[in-house]
Parts: sequence; C-alpha cells; structure tokens
Amino acid sequence: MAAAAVNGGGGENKAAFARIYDALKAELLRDPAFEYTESSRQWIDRMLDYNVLGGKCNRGLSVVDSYKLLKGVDVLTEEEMFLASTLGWCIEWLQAFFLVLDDIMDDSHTRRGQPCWFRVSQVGLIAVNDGILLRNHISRMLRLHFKKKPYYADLLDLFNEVEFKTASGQMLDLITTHEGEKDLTKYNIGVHRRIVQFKTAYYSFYLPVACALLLSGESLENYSAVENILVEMGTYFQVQDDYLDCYGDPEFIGKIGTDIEDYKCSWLVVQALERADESQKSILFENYGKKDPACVAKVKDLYKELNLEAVFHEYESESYKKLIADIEAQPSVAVQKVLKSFLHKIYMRQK
Ligand code: GPP
Ligand code: MG
Ligand code: MG
Repeated sequence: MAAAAVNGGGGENKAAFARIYDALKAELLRDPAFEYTESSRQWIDRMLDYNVLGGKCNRGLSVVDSYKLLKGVDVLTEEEMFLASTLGWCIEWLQAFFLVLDDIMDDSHTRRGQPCWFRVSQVGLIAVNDGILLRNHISRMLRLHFKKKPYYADLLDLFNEVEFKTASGQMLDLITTHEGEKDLTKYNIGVHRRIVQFKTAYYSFYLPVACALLLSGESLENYSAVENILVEMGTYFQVQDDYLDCYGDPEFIGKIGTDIEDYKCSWLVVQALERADESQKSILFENYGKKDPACVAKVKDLYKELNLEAVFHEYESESYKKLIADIEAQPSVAVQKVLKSFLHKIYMRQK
C-alpha cells in the first residue's frame, strides 16, 4: 500500500524506500515505551498514512540519492539503504509535522488533494497533538536505529537546529502576513529572503544533504559552504514557486495560485514595489490582498506593465550561473555531483 503511495516514476529506489515506511510504522506501533491499545494503534496508523504519505517524497528520496553520490556507488547494501531511507523518512515525518500545524495556522482547507487533517471528522484540534507526536516519532526512529552510531548526537543536533530555523521562519511568515495589519510597506526583498530561507530552505534543501553527509561519516563543520549553496538553492526554488503561483499552469503546479488574494510576501510583489512609480504603487496598495477577481486582475496587469516575467527570467539565469560557479568551486567532485543533481531537479521546472 505504501509503495503505491510514493508517487511518480523512478522505479526500484522508490519501491524500496516505500517498503521501509511500512517497517518504520510497524516499529512505532509496537514501541515498548507506550503500550498501545487497539484504538490508539489504529489512530496513529491512520494518522501516519494520512499525513506522511501522499507527497512526492522528494526530500526523503534525496537522502538516498545524495548518499549514493557521496559514496560513488549505484547500489547500496541493504543496511545502507535502510539507514539512508530511515533518515529520508524522518524528513518526511518532519514535513508532515510542519504541514499538519501550518494548515491549522493558515486555516487551510486542502492539502495534497485531500482535506487538511484537522478538518477530518473526529480530528479537529487533536491534530495539534498529532503534530507533536509526528515530531516525537522522529526522535523515536533516530534512537532506535542510530543510538549506537558515532554521529547520533550530530543527527539529533541537526534535526533540532533545522526545526528551530523552520519554526522561526514560520513565525516571520505569520507576523508579516498578519490579518488586520496588512501593510505593504513592510514587504521588501530582505524580508522575503529571510522568510523563505528559514521557513523552507533549511529543511527542504540543506537537511537531506546534511543527513547524507553525516551518514557518510563527514563532519558538518567542514561543510558550511555547502550549507550556503543549498540555502541559496532553496531560496531560488521558492522564488520560482512564487513566480509559478501567478504564471504557472495550474495543471502543472497542482493548485490555483492565491498569493495575490492572500496578501503573501511574494517575490513578485516585492519586485513590483521596487519598480513601481507612485501611481502604480497606489494601484498595488488598493488591490493587493483582496479576494475580488477584478482586484487580482489589476495587480496582474500591473505585473505585466512592469515586465515581471522578464525580471524573473533574468533572475533565474543569473542565479543559475552563480550557483554553478559556487558548486564548481567545491573541492570534492562527489559533493559537486550531489549539488548539481539537486540543482537540475529544480532549475527551470516547466510551467
Ligand atoms: C508551509 O508554508 C509551512 C512550512 C513549510 C513550515 C511550517 C512550520 C511550522 C513550524 C509549523 P506555506 O503555508 O507558505 O505553504 P502551503 O501553501 O504549502 O501551506
Ligand atoms: Mg500554509
Ligand atoms: Mg503557512
């Protein structure tokens, strides 16, 4: 069942990764530190399938791919595959934890094509506790499979650091987009950058590679340049996401963009604010963040007038060139391969 739930092509790797989900879930459900009753076991079983599965598992699978590239092998031993996949699933659990709570905070309706967990009947605010449990499951899995490893403390520290950064980015996102305090003058490229770096880039880009490095016996202290490159890549990824929210094909991006109506601190509005003259600014101030389709259309017309599509394509190619140069300055060819593989997965996603 889980095997089918890890979407997309990609064959053997994905099938093996998906099977490990079943093994990890089974272990959690017989955790001796808590004597599950039949109903609590069923609750967790359903909660995990509902929230951990259903995504593309890009972050989790990246741990396996990165580890293979670092080791320079095409095939891992069963033990290595299990450990790399377990770390990959820990990241998928972390993502589930963030999304369950984020959907409550954002008052969202759907996630991954189904109602948000807190909107499911009989769940409601139990979802808060489920979020806490999802986070705790990561510690349980790490304890069970990595406690004897020399890098155990580093792994715990890594997950703690990344969680702190993400929650801080989330705070920044929430206080910036605060309902009732809508103030476009607070939006600028620095604010945008800090939100996306902290809210998304650390856990989505840095964490998978950092896990693969620790598993390979490397010390993260030696990889601060790699961290910077991955955070930069994550920032580029989010800028692209902001662009696609307005210009992408909803079929391709899997959602209808709502950043304009939602008053999001999007890269596009920041660029518009930087380029607009006084009369154009007043159009933005009057129409940004309003649900009315006529207001959204006025904002989109202004984006067109300011040529933001071209501004994005210029940013995209500049950012690509800079990332390639930074990657090629890395001393290890294996690390270069890991970073390039990430870059090619995200660069110029089609509309
Ligand atoms: C989703 O962002 C939220 C996160 C990635 C981090 C949440 C962190 C917590 C500590 C809860 P979003 O709300 O901008 O995106 P989406 O449209 O996917 O909800
Ligand atoms: Mg959200
Ligand atoms: Mg949010």
